[in-house]
Amino acid sequence: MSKTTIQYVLSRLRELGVTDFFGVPGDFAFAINDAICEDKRLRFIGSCNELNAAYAADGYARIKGLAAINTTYGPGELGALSGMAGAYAEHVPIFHLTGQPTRATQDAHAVVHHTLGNGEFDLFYEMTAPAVCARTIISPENCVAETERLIAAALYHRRPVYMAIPSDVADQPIIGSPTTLAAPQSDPAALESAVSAIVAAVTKAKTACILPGIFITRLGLREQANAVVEASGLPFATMTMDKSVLDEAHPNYIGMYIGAWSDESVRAFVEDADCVLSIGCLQSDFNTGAFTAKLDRSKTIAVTHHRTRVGHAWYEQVEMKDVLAALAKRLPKRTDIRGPKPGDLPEPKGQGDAKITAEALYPRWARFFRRGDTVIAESGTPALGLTLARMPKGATFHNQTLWGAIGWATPAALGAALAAPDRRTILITGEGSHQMTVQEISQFHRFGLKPIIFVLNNSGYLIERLLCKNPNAYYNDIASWHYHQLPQALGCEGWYTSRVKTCGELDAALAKAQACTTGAYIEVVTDRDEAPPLATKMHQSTRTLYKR
Ligand SMILES: Cc1ncc(C[n+]2csc(CCOP(=O)(O)OP(=O)(O)O)c2C)c(N)n1
Repeated sequence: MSKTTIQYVLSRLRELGVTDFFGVPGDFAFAINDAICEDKRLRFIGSCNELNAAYAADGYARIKGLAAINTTYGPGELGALSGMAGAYAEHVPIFHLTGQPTRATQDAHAVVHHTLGNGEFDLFYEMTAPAVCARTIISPENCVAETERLIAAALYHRRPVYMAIPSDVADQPIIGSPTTLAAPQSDPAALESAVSAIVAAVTKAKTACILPGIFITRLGLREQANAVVEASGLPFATMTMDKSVLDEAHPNYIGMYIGAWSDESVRAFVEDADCVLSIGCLQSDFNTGAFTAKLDRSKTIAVTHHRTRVGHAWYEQVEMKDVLAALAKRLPKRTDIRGPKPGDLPEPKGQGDAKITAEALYPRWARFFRRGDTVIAESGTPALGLTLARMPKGATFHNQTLWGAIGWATPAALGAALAAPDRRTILITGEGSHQMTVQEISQFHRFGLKPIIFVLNNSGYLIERLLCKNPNAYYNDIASWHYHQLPQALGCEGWYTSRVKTCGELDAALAKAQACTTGAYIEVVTDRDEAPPLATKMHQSTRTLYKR
């Protein structure tokens, strides 16, 4: 018996390591929902809404390399669309499976629920186009070829793909035999030229460094990139989005390079180097300290996913994994090049009944992190306050730096925790962001996960107060919630919860959370203008940030 179309799709995703499907069921998607639940090796993770499903899948894919969501037609899939766009921007591959009305319904242009009532059925397929790198509508005849095309596209571009399955098609057998597409190969001559040019540039440089970027983790190439650091002995720094792609406890780590927002020693070392070997980095606003980074193109090498630039010369059809493997073998060991020692957040200020200031809070959070933690930091002041914290060995830091949708972090932390349940997951979010997607904390408890969640309550949208004309504009005020009571209301039985307003209370809560065997949820209350130094630098950089 050949597989049904949906069985084929699910089996291929399972082979690629996707065992969890985030989503909300619906009648046009029942055949997909049922097929997931019938396969005991797969799990349907019922999300509170489709946007949260997309964010959770995003967090999952950041750890596992690939994720999937399953929505119903129209309102379901469109709810996920903003999250898919974020995944597109940040190169996070998510397989979006959505159910459609039957082909007979579509052929009849029937007026059915979940449509605009105009008999048109391909509108949502069209709306999805810019947020995915490939999309398709499945039939029994095209299922095998289209599934393979979408998988290949998702892996080639590391971006989301969209597959609509009419509900009558889902249970029909595939027509045609399964074949997989070969992964792209480097052109041997181009690879040789690129690698020789890099080796020559590093060899003749008096000073050089590496900027390892986010693509290293997106491609699962941490070990290979680490081997390049080890072989070359070169110091490395990371930009904002790339934080912790390589271990910050590594002896060659020199700190964060964020243009003029960097520590001066790191900025000078990177910008004065004769050769900067960047591996999968993006020159975006927040990566470059509001475009203040000064990297001379003629001295910079950019190893990207499928091509490499050395100075002004591009080498096409050169896969990053092949470049890294060759560099680990061929780069000279430059023990003569020494970078600055990485900084860390200063000693925490304040104790006892003192209010929780930024100087009290962020260094305490940094000291709370342990080896191997997964830290999900939300856009806004929380991520900025932690960017310069040095992560312990094996700990990773995740932030949606480019797309920057607030609300991402809470479900993304759920996805990350499901993807790596043996690691400690720490969510740090502002309360404004948390309000957007907060229901998803209920899923941690539902799936037996024990996160540590910190909600920074500074009475509104602080980062916006720092960026807009009038910091007191009332559009940055928000409804005041009793955050620490939410876990109870959302069914997180037995969690440790607390609301802290003083340094002494914060210390006690941190100690409790450190020792906790249940989920922990701590609301940290500060004055509304308690901004960490990087947020203040951003405030001072609006001219270059907005190119005014
Ligand atoms: C989906 C979305 N809507 C609006 C914004 C604009 N925005 C950026 S930061 C921010 C406020 C974040 O506030 P909060 O989470 O409380 O963190 P804080 O900076 O106050 O610590 C807003 C509304 C956004 N980035 N994403």
